[in-house]
This record gives sequence, structure tokens and C-alpha cells, in this order.
Amino acid sequence: MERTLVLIKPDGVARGLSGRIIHRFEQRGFKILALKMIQLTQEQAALHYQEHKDRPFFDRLIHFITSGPVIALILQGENTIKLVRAMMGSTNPLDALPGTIRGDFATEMAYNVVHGSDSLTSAEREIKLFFKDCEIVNS
Ligand code: IDP
Ligand code: MG
Repeated sequence: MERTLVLIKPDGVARGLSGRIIHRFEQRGFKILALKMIQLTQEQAALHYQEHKDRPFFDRLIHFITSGPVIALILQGENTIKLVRAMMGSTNPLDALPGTIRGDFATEMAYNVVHGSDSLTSAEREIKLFFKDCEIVNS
């Protein structure tokens, strides 16, 4: 079993898409181990996106991800990391297929509605950043 961190980004929350997005993950069969709404600080956001710190879009990304509340979830299941990424669709909504979250709900790279961890290592790192052990139900 794998665990992954999903964020419904500020655009997804503000547009009222949270329920529909969570519904898709439940429907697929993942178990929700933790869930909360939070507004990230600049520091938390910079840690979360540390791999992108030298990229030209970094400042705008941090500004956006801290601009309103996000919903953070830990999902667990078989091959969860890959399956969640597939359900999210490509990073650039122009390439995201219809039927994926980004393909159905997004048009711009900077406002692409969801985040999902991209590897086991990032999943464990990101889960620690967002949740204390006591906030995660026993799997
Ligand atoms: P991912 O969210 O699909 O894992 P990453 O490459 O990790 O994509 O990038 C993190 C986030 O940064 C993306 O979801 C997107 O919102 C934003 N981003 C990535 N590349 C660009 C870009 O070239 N321009 C603007 N925003 C970008
Ligand atoms: Mg990423």
C-alpha cells in the first residue's frame, strides 16, 4: 500500500470543486487517512515546492498557493501515487486529457486545481510537512 499527499489548490477550493474532486478519489477506491483545510504560510509553501525554488515561476507559485485555503488529504491504496497523478492529468491543462481533473476543470498551468506527490520520497516528505502523526488515522 502507498500513501500520497493531495492538495486541492486555492483555485479549486474557491471555485467550489473540492467535493467533486474528493468524490473522484473516493470513487476510485482510495482510503482517506487525513484531511484538513489550511492556509499555507510562505515558509510552508516554499518548503513544499523546494524543488522548484530556482525556476522562473517560483515566486508566482508561492504567491498563488498561499493566496487562499487549500484542502490537504492523505490517500492510501495500491499504486496510489501513479494512479492519483493519472487522475490529475498533465501539469499543463493544455495537455490534460478530458476525464482527468485538470482536463475537466483547468485551462492554465498556474491554476491547475490539484497537487499530487510525484514519488514515494516526495509523498513521505510532503505528508510530514502537512500532517502530524496524531492527525492521521490508523491504516
Ligand atoms: P505537478 O503539479 O504536475 O507535479 P510541477 O512540475 O511539480 O507539476 O510544478 C508544480 C506546479 O507549478 C504546477 O502544478 C503548476 O501549477 C506550476 N508550474 C509548473 N510549471 C510552470 C510553468 O512553466 N509556468 C507556470 N506555472 C508552472
Ligand atoms: Mg510536482
